[in-house]
Amino acid sequence: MSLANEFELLEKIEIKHPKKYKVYLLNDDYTSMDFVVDILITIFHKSYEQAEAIMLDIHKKQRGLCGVYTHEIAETKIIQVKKRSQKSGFPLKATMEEE
Ligand code: TYC
Repeated sequence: MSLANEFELLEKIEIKHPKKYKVYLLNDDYTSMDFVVDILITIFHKSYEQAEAIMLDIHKKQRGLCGVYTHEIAETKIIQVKKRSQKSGFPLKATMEEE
């Protein structure tokens, strides 16, 4: 491999971005709308207006995008949703999918 090619390869390695994951909240019949809005504000850092719009979108379309994160952060968000839901007695669930 020529020196120029080697530099090109190194450059490519350095700019390689980590995979990103979409985190979704799923609809169900039992979780209160207020609880979902609160989750979107406190865990996903949405404004009240954004949270309300996302919650209604999930209610109508069965799932809604809450954010895109690295693998570790996406996993943490899902665990936080699970813990808060269990504590409040709601079946709300979050899932993740590679972008
Ligand atoms: N469908 C729920 C209700 O009618 C509200 C809801 C919205 C639940 C979004 C979950 O991710 C969800 N109370």
